[in-house]
Amino acid sequence: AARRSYAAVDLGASSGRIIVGEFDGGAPARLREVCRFDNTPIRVDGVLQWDIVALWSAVQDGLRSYDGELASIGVDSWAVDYALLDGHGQLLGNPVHYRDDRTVGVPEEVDSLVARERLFGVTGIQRMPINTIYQLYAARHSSALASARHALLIPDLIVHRLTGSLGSELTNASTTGLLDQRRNDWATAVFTTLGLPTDLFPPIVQPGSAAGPVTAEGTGQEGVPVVRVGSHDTASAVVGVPAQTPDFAFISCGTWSLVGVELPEPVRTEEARKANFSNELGVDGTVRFLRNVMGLWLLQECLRQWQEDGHPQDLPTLLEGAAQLPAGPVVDVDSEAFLRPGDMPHLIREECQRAGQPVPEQPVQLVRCLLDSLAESYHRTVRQAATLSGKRIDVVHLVGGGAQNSLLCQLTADRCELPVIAGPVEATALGNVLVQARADGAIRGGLAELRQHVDTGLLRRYDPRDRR
Ligand code: ADP
Ligand code: LRH
Repeated sequence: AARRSYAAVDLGASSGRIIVGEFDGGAPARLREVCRFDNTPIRVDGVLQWDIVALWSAVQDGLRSYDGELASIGVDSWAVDYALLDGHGQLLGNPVHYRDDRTVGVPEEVDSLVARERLFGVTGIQRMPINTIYQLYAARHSSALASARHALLIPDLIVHRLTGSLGSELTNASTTGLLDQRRNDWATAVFTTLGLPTDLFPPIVQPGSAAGPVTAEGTGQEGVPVVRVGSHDTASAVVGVPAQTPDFAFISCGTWSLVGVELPEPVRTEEARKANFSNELGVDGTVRFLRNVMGLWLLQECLRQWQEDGHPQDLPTLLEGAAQLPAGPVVDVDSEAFLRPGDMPHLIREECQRAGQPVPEQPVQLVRCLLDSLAESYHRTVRQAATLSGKRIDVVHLVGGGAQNSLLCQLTADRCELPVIAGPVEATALGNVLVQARADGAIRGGLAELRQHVDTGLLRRYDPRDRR
C-alpha cells in the first residue's frame, strides 16, 4: 500500500511537539518527531498566562519545516483552558493559565449557586479549581469576557487558526465542567445560573470529523485537511495505550497523571463524586473514568526551584540516586498546596512536617519522597477506579513522558501489585495520528484494532517485586 503520513500537533503543558506518523499497510505506525519546543508560561501584570503567540509561531515553523507530503493534520492539547475571540475572530489576549490564582475560593462560590451533587450529576466531572467553569466564573466581570464573541479551548483555537473553522471538539469540551453529559451538549442552564453567555463556546463537534483545509499562511501546508481528533491530549493518549486486554488501567503520566479505566458508560454515582472521580469523554463513545493526580509537575517545580537557587540538578543522576534509597516519607500529592507555581521543595518539606514524618533534606531524598508519594496515589486511585466501576484490572499501562522514569514505573508496579507496561512515551501523538489514519481510511476498526498499530518495541514491562 502507498505510504500515508499524518501530523500530530501535540501541545503539552511542559513542551509542544509535532510528530508525524507513517502508515504503509504494515501493522505498527512509525513515529517521527519533526520538532519540539518548550512551553514556558509567562506572567503579565500579575496574571499567569500561556504564551500563545510563541506556541502558534512554533506550530507554524514546525509544519513548514516538514518536507514530506501530509495526508492530514490533527491537533491535541491540555484541557480546561480557553482563549477569547472577538466577532472578527481576533484573539483577545493570551489564554490565562489554569494555575493562575484567580480561581482560589471560586469552587466554593459556585457551590452556593449550583449544588455540587447536581453539577456532578450533569457534567460528571471531578471538582478541581482549574476547571473551565471556575475560571470563567472568576472572569465573569472582566472586560475581555464582555468584548468576547467566542471562547475556544486550546486545541480548538489552533484548529481555528489553521482553518478558520469554529467548533468545540467533544472530548475536550467534556473537561470544562460545562458540558451536559446526558445530552453531549453545553449545559446551558448552568451557564445561565452563573450569569455566563450561553453561546460563548461554538457547537460541539465529534472526534474524527473534518475541520476543513489549512488556510493559514506561514505553515507551508495550505490545502492539507485538518481532522478533529480526540483533541483532549488525555483522550488521544488513551487511544494510544497498547492494551491487549480490556481489563487494564491507565496512567497517562506527564505534567499531570491521569489515572483510571476505560468504560462504555459513565459512573456518576454519589460514591464516585465523593472520591472526586471524573467521567471524561473519549473517542468512539468511551468514557475515561479517572482522577487527576498532581503528577510530575511536582518534580518539574523542584528542578525549576533548584535551578533558580543556583543548585541545578541533573534528573538522570537524581533518579539513579533515589533508586538506591529506602522508601521514606509519603505526602498527599493531591493537596491544593502543590497546585500553583512555588517553592516546591519547601512545600513538600512542610507537608512532611505537618504529617509528623521525617523531613527529606537532600534533593535526592525529596525526589524519592515525591515518587513514592505518586506511586502511592496511583495505587489508591487504581484500586478506587476498580471498586467504583466494578471493572477488573490485570495490568497497568503507563504512557507519556513519565514512562521514561523507570524508578517511578517500578514503584508503581510494586505498590499496585500489578505488572506495569510502560510506553509509548508519545502515546498522545500516536492516538492523534491513529484517529486521523482511520478517518482517512488507511486503517480500520474500533479502538482494540487501532491499538494493534502500536510498536511493541517502544514498551517495557515492570513486574511487582516481592515486598520484604
Ligand atoms: P506534558 O505532555 O504534560 O508536557 P510529557 O508527557 O512530555 O508532559 O512528560 C514530561 C515529563 O516526563 C517530565 O516532567 C519528566 O518528569 C518526564 N521525563 C522526560 N524525559 C525523561 C527522562 N529522560 N527520564 C525520566 N523522566 C523523563
Ligand atoms: C493533561 C491535561 C489533563 C488535564 C490538565 C489540565 O495534559 O489535559 O487531562 O486535567 O491537562
